[in-house]
Amino acid sequence: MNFLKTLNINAINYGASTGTAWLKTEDNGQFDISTPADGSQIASVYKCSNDDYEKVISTASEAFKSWRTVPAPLRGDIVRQIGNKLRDSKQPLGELVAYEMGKSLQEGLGEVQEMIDICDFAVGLSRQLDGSTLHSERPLHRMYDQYHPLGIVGVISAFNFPVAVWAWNAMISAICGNVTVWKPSEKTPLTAIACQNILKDVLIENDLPEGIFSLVIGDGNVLGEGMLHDKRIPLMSVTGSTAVGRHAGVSVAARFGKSILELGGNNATILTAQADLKIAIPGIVFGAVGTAGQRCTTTRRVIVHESIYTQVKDILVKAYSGLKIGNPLDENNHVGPLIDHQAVAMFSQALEKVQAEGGHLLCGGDVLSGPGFESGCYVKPAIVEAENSFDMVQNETFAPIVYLIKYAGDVHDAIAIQNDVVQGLSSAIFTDNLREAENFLSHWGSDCGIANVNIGTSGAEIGGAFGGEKETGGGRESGSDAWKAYMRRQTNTINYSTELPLAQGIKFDI
Ligand code: UN1
Repeated sequence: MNFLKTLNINAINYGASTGTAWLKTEDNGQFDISTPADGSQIASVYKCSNDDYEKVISTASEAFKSWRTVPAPLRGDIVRQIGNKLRDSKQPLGELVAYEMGKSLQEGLGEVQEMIDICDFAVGLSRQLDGSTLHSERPLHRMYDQYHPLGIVGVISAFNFPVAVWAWNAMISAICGNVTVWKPSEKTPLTAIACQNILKDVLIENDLPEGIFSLVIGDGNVLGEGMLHDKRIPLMSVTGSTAVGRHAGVSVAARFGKSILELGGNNATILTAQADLKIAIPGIVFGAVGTAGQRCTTTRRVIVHESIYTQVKDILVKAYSGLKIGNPLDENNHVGPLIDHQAVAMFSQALEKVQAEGGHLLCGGDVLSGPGFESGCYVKPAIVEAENSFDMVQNETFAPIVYLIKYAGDVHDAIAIQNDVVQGLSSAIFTDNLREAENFLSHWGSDCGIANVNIGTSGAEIGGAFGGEKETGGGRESGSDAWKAYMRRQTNTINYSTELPLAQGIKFDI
């Protein structure tokens, strides 16, 4: 495990950092982190104490005062250097992501690539934080809007993308002039510690103050909960289940904070009669089993036209029989383990429940045991024939279960099924028919934040805004103009005349 050494992960690590300095609390309990790859313990992490948290927040507040005065392109230059350090660390960090979280090495490396890409994006953006110039109704007046930084941005990230989602938030936030306090999932703190160690050199080399990028590791219901209610954090970006996000959204709103919520998905792929199966099938299989079905964007439903239904079903079952399941660090494997035993139990229960509702298990569903599967976290991805109305189909199970749903009629019937869930993150259609594709993308089409044609539901590029509608939470992160959520808008009107005309033609002579 050379990557642990390269990334400065010790047998036991501190759980709070203001940038270069670790706060050395050892008496607040600890997390012992084991890998779902083979069940062995990787390392431990001391939990951040209340005092540590206070120190982190006060240091971050101080850092904000100076960081916001650094010109945005120079902030971009710091992010450029972080991107370069990530390039240098891509292999070991990708390996640690795969080892700690369980996704395949290719996907672990892909996740680090997302971090590098968002750094590049943020560097360019640091010269483009633009507002509009507006026309005043008053003579010799100028109006424009501009964007100012917010202050501390709190990031609560999930285990499934343990580092990329932080980078989407932290790098965009940084060029906007904010400072970030990151609470990673307690299931994957080691990758977060590794990122902090990577950042550290850039902070030192540039003589930057403590507090620009901070890390706190602790229990969600204590530390995370505290952040949600902390008025010193004007923006909370939270990734997690809809249940977690509902609570987070209400808590942050109650103190008039802003939040970006990236919550559950129930992503569907539509195959119309004119789908090109040569590209559709790999798109579905990667979408459904990639990251062992633990992406927010995982394909959970496949809505297939009745004319090709049996053919698609047979090809999919055959494709699943070729999946290689095993150690995520072995590049030959397609599917690694689930994150923990609780996730395995949820997978098994969901399959039981959907079959009780009338679903028909076509393949997979086993929990694997024996050599190579000692951790008890490996499962065989499942395909189930089901109805969209089934309770289990309506709910997101964070595991590799894909529901096959048959539709009759035209593309509008398929879209109606696709939209008939409470979540609204990602969606896809495979068709060679322009009318079907355009209807799917139209305002009466997919109601999701992401709608793709002839590619699957997962694997979004960082250049686009990432997020979804309905119970997915409505937030947008990453590319496009998602940066605006990390800033406050100010509208400015400047009078360069010698009169004081009032707007709306109001006369007020004194
Ligand atoms: C997530 O699952 O939380 O689009 C993020 C994708 C990845 C990001 C997923 N780029 O699948």
